[in-house]
Amino acid sequence: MLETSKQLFDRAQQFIPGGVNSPARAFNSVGGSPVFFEKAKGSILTDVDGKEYIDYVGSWGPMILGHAFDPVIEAVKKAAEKSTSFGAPTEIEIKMAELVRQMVPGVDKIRMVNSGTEACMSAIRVARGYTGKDKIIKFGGNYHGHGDSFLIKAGSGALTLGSPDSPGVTEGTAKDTLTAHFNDLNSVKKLLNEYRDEVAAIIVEPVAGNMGCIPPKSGFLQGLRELCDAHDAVLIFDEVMTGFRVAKGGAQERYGVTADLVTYGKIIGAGLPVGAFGGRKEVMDVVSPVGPVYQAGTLSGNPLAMAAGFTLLTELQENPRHYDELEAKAAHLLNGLNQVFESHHVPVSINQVGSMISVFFTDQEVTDFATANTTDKELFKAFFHGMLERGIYLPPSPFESWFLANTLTKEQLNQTIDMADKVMQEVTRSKDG
Ligand code: HOZ
Repeated sequence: MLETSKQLFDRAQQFIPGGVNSPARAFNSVGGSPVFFEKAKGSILTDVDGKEYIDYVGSWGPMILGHAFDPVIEAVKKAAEKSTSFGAPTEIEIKMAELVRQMVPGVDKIRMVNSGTEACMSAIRVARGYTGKDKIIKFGGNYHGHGDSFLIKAGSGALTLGSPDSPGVTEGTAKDTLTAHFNDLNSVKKLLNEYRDEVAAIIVEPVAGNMGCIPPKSGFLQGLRELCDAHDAVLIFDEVMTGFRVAKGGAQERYGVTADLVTYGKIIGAGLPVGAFGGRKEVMDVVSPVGPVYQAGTLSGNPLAMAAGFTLLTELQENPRHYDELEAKAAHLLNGLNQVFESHHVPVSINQVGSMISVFFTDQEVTDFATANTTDKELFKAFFHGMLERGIYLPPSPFESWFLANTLTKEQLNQTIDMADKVMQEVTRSKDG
């Protein structure tokens, strides 16, 4: 079974570290070998062996309207005919900036980059340049890409591979990254008092997605806003996962808190390699060539990526029904899964924010990394593989969010719930026997 995937993985391991170009897809935390894909349409993935899966990864977020969304494909084709890159300004970059400004609270200016990692690295440089201070506060289990400053108590692949504090990050860099506990304002206050006048920025995933989906507690984001104001620090929302997903205006709109800077990743390019950072004019005006903080890239604002992203965001802007439909679909899945686990007497805590959802096999409410880490990892492994075998593609780690697309049908959602039931029957039977 899955012979070709297996063969490709064996071949890949000879020439690519671990056989993958990003560790989060390596199946390290669930075991087995990753599935190699051939194509996808809507919410259906097809692997190289011709097997189909219902997709709950959505390329880690951007496929909010499904894979190979026709208008996006058309826009990319048209753009490609005119050139794949100019390394010089084009009008679509302005249209994109205007559109983001309309959709998102607090974004006066925006700079396109090529990934979420680059966006977050640039945002903290800007915050440091703006405030003249060096230290940043991040949260344990949050992940802001693989920039050196962020690989301290990091989430996502760094967490599942057991290297949240990566070798290769110098002591000098590490000493400027302070870590607080997600959803715990006191831990932030403590750091701000201890390092008075030294903190340039607080960076946070407003809804954590890289230790599984964890919503902010009521007042947490507002509290961060107030602390940043009181300590002249820049508040950065990493909306690589939540941007244009948990609401048209992302978490800022959903929770009514406006950050000074916001970062975006893949969704702003409809899955093409794009990121962006933007925010308050006063802060953004320190960016080169207006200000002294250098930041650059030949491929930034690439015409293919801009055409794809502009088309996707326009559809989301013009049809807010997508958000209502996604919310309803996620609620349907949540209820169905809760019933399944309850009927099998399996303790579970399912977190959902809009179309982001995570299943933690624990009887504790999951509000931070410590509680996320109480999930039964062996059970998740068995669940993941049982679902995969039955054609349901989930993120290959208990510490990742699932991302729903609005192409998911009621039948596909019900099929997912049915499969979960079958897997749990099998898992509990083998436990009992
Ligand atoms: N950061 C993404 C979700 N945790 C995964 C992307 C990756 O690292 O490959």
